[in-house]
Amino acid sequence: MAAAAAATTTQMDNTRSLSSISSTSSLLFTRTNEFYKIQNRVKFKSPRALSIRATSSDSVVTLLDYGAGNVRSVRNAIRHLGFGIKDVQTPEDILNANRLIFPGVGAFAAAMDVLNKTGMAEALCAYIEKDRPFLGICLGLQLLFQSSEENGPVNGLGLIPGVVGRFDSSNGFRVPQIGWNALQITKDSEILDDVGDHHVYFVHSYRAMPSDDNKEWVSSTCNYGDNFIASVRRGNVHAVQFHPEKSGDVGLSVLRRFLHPKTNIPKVIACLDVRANDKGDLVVTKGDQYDVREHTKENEVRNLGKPVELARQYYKEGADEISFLNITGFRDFPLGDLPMLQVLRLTSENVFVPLTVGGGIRDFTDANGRHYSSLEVASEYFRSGADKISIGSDAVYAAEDYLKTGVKTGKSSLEQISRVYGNQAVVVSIDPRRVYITHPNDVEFKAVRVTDLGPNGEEYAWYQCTVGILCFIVTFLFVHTVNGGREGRPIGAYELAKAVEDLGAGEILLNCIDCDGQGKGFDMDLIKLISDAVSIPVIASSGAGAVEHFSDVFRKTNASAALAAGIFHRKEVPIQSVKEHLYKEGIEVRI
Ligand code: 1PR
Repeated sequence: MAAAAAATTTQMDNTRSLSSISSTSSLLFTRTNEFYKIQNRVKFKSPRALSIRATSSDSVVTLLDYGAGNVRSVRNAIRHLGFGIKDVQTPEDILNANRLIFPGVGAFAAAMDVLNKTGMAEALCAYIEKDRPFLGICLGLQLLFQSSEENGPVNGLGLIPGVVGRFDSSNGFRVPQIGWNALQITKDSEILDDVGDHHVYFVHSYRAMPSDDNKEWVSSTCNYGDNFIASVRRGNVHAVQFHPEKSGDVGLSVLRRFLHPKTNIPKVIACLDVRANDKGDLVVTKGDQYDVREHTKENEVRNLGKPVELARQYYKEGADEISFLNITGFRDFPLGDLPMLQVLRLTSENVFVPLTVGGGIRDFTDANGRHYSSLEVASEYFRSGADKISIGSDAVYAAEDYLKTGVKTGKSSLEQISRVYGNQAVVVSIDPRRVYITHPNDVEFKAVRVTDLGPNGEEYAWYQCTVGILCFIVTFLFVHTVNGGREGRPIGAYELAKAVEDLGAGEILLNCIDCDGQGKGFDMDLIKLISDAVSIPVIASSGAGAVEHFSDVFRKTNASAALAAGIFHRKEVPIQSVKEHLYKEGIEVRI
């Protein structure tokens, strides 16, 4: 009894309270000289081992590899899932991590020794106590407990009540446990959502046992002679005794769910550019750099199918959203364009994913002098089945005014529609052209260093926004727009994106005239620039030509969705293949 009471007291002492951690953490980094002396003795990864593949901080996971063993498989699995790795070099790296993985390897005592001497132990406790995203693997789970019997007793980090003990081999079970086993999931842990009855891979001689003291933590158990703790979870803090990096697809799903938490999964959007052809029929068309006419003697509008039929087909094939862009809406008043409203009504009857419609959303006065506000135009679209409307040209004018005056008048179409229908219902479509320059200071707009140099070796570019124009040239029988029907405006895509976010846009559809219809991939420089600049979702558009272009854009930029038109219309790449590819690449998609 006395021994049991003493053990309980020790457990209580070893379990760190939130307040004690907070108070010590501020003192933690005053001992820098001592820390650096210790650091010199401990083998840390050289900075060359730093591998940051993705560019945004959200795509980089911090890895605590204190050098005691081989964590190559964990590294490979993280990279396979599209994440870059930042190695912990100092305790500050732990505290600054957005997402930390601790694949503990080696023996408990040796690991604690390194963690204590380097100041990592206190940093880890402070990080975990703040409920920052953490995943411990194998020894990375055990070290969270109060102590271990492995070459001990040895104190652990003391965050979870309990003692890590050796499996009992006297009941016939071979120790270590090396092999596959199933979990009994005891509470919702999110990262185990795909595990179900699948087996996962264990290799260990020591284990922690579930008890009343740690039941709040335990998210699954496993039976190997003893019923031991297979995983723990509290808030954003997770740890697993098994090796997800060695547990096949189901293990990768555990890592994936940790790396991509609760965010919306990337969407694949099919876009239908719609306009009347020269016979007056509404057709789905598709441009090359916005030129939608065939280069034949007849010069007719390219016809790739019927809008309602194609939308239904893309819905069945797994499109996450469908966008209709009424590309001549700017010059042909859309409420006069009743077939477009009819298209929306018919499509919404049996397409049950979000429908966006754009084109011509602006104030308009018809031939009889009747004035229609942009809000009325949008309302008609919503009534006909649109979930979101997309504003192009009119948003450019609104942003220009806003940037000039610094005043939100509340009168622009963007502000009015988002006020009535909510930001989530208002997409701004940006249609920029790349303009190469030799030096970023050559223009007053935000420029980027381009991946592929310009025609004269230019290293920079800015992205000039364009609007639809009402300017035509008349040839023998037909009326043609000039410059693909677009006029360049004195505003860059970056400035526009920031301004429309301020004015109430809920999403940005980011096209690129240079890439449109070219099939050579999205303009990564542009998409990175804009998706890093705003906090609203950005849809990458223009240039998709292969399934790899989709994984590229999700890995290398912060785009929330990728949209394509030509490859779907020409049946070169089915939507299902895009989804399968993304899934294989470890990017979660709606199936
Ligand atoms: O200015 O509010 O009336 O809106 C007009 C809308 O019509 C804007 O969203 C504008 O992008 C669109 N638009 C205007 N002219 C064209 C044209 O092609 N001549 N279509 C046009 C824009 C671009 C994309 C296209 C992608 C993917 N289409 O949405 O679908 O580039 O194509 P890809 O995968 O084949 O490369 P307003």
